Amino acid sequence: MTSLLEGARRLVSRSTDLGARVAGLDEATDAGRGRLDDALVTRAEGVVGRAENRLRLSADHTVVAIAGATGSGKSSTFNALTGLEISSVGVRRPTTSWTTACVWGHEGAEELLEWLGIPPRHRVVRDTLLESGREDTAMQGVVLLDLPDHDSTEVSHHLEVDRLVQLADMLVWVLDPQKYADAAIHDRYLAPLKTHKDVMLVVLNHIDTVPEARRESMVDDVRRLLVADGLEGVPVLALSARHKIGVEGLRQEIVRRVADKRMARTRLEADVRVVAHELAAVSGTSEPGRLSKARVAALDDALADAAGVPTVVAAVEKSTRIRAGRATGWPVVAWVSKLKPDPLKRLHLNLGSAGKELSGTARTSVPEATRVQRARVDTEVRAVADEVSVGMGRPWATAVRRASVTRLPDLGDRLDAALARTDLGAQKMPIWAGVVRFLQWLLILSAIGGALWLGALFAMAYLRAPEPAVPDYLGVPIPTLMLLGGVLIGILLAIFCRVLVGLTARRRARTADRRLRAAIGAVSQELVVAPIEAELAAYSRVRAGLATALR
Ligand SMILES: Nc1nc2c(ncn2[C@@H]2O[C@H](COP(=O)(O)OP(=O)(O)OP(=O)(O)O)[C@@H](O)[C@H]2O)c(=O)[nH]1
Ligand SMILES: [Mg+2]
Repeated sequence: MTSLLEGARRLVSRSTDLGARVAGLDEATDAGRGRLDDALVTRAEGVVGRAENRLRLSADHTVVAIAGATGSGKSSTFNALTGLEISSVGVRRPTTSWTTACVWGHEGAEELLEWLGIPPRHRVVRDTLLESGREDTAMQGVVLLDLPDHDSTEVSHHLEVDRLVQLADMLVWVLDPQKYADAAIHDRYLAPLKTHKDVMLVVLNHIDTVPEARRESMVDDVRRLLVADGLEGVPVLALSARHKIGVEGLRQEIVRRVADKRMARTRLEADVRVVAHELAAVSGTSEPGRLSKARVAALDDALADAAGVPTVVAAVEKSTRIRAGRATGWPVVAWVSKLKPDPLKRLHLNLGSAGKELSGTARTSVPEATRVQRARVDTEVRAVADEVSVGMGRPWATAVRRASVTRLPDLGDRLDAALARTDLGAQKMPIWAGVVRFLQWLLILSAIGGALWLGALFAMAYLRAPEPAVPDYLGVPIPTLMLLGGVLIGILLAIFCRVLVGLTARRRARTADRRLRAAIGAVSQELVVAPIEAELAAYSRVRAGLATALR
């Protein structure tokens, strides 16, 4: 309940101009904490806290509630202060069963009265401009409430009074000479109000019924009882609402409190301004720099270089060349290339789905970044930080720089892991290579068949056996055609495939390059760009908050 009230109160106070400023300052200190000078931020937070306390309800209005036991003269006091016979004063007790409000100067009070829960028919406005001849301008902004009796047997009165006493900026408690010493009043109502001591005022009404000689000692007696309640320092005024004794004093006391509040407000406004200016001076007020795509691309480039992407890409190209070349080359010489090691395997890199399980968390064997490469990464990170901090105050430049490097120690491992995890797409043999390999073997078989056939013919001729008929094609004997054709076409096919293999290798290298760079881009986004962007967001919050505070 209390927090709900607190929230509503803040809502109302923030809807006012000073309230908005304070909210802006609050936002700025919140986002600036840990980034801007600690002492200054703490001081600004102090101002916010003070302001929020002061602006309890409405910055422009002071709610003064008149409370007390039934018949003590609340309605009479209300009427005496307003100079109007608004609230019914009665003999039958209790007389007042709803709260009546009188507002001096009505601009902006509707919302407040609405929130206080006072229906329009129970509101009266004293337009100070129309009250010529009266010095009521001092009362400007006062919202005076005549509450039902506090000791009512009616539960609804009780709740109403409790609620409004919580919301009031100032509480006027009315006592009367008959019941002022009642233990019940003190124990049940006054003592619990000690939290409101600073905003309380006690009047001893019906003072006209007390012989003049006894008045002072009675007021002293009230004071003594209040001290026992824990309400020391609360002013006590003698009053006769009916005979207008002490009414002027009461009015002046209210005016003084309102002026105090107004002064406090002016001072607060000045405090908010001063501290917001100081924050703006150290924080900077210009638009933060933008992180350009080109800058990030340059950083990713440096990272790719340091992580060994070119090495891996070259290995992908070479590996494809070797393996596809071996598959599609002329089988007679292709076996020679079997002696060459696969460069990708040497790097312990992912060759496809099978490699995925193997790579796991183990580091790849891509060479460590050289000093020059590491220096280039540092330069690029700094350039990124510098690009966004133009126009920001020094503390922000430091904060951005710090944010940009906090996660750099993880960078090496993360880049390596990204490399290890990336599917390079270099594993599968292209389909055409399989077809070519099949063809090559057919051609070899045909050449061997031709050679055997010719060998047989040669042997028969040597043994002078009758020459068998040899089929021919366009005059060339078929076995000769098989041998020469098999060898020649095989060699030509192998030469043609070298071109195809080269194209495939380059395409695969490009694919691997693209995938690796994407993986590295994700790492740099997480480790460098995101921390910087968090600082930028904080800077924007501070900037917007201060702009509101200094509006
Ligand atoms: N003699 C004298 N009578 C007063 C004074 N103030 C109020 N009265 C009378 O006391 C009675 C009660 O006054 P109200 O102003 O109605 O008291 P209240 O506190 O508003 O009472 P509830 O609305 O019932 O809680 C009325 O008859 C008033 O005329 C005063 O200063 N002197
Ligand atoms: Mg009354």
